Amino acid sequence: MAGKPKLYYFNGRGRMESVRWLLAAAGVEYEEKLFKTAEEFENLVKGGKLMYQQVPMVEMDGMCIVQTRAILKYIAAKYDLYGKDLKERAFIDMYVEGMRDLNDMIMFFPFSLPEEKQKNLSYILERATERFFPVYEKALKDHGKNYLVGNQLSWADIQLLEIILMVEEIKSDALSAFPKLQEFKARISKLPRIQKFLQPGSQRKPPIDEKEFEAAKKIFKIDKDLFLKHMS
Ligand SMILES: N[C@@H](CCC(=O)N[C@@H](CS)C(=O)NCC(=O)O)C(=O)O
Repeated sequence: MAGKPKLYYFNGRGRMESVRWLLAAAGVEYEEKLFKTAEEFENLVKGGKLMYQQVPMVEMDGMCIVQTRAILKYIAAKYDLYGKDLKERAFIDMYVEGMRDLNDMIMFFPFSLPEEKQKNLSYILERATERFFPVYEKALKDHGKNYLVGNQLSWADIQLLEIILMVEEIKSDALSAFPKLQEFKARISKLPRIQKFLQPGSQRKPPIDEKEFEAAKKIFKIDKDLFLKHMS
């Protein structure tokens, strides 16, 4: 029998958190190698398992899978969370890519200059409530089902709950104008595997704090002005 998947990342949400959510929703137990220092990360790079010398990396089914989207697609397909046909997959892709755009803004927010923090926060909330949430609200309304795509749980539902909770951490009433999303949040949060993942003590990571942010910058040698390094 294959062992548990092993996730390689630092001790924060970053690009790995959606992978944690998806595995939890699929009911798959996993181990984590969370590096704390640049040296630990360098040793992993030297070990040659990282195709692009980058993480996230997930070791599963005899592969060292890198590139966040590739990891998520593999898990979604393997555990039947990726629609029943190509058309459903196209919709799941469109939804999760929008969510990824919003997620990236939140992930990069800590890099804001102090004088830009408030402006950037307002921008994230405006994008969430005026561009992205209306799409998912309408999809749930038009579709009339409990899920975003088809009539079963998919990767899109899992990632939607993840991003809703992230936006609510910024503004607790962010869903006030979205009744369908409120129902959706309540419904999906109650699924036993999700409920378990939302409990304290699970492998879900908290929002990044100053200490972990500084640690991540050191581990990945992120220089503030190197714009290209933030793009991938
Ligand atoms: N497109 C890649 C980007 C991966 C990436 O930028 N990873 C960062 C950590 S979040 C990293 O490993 N940085 C070190 C480096 O690029 O040298 C993905 O989505 O997985």
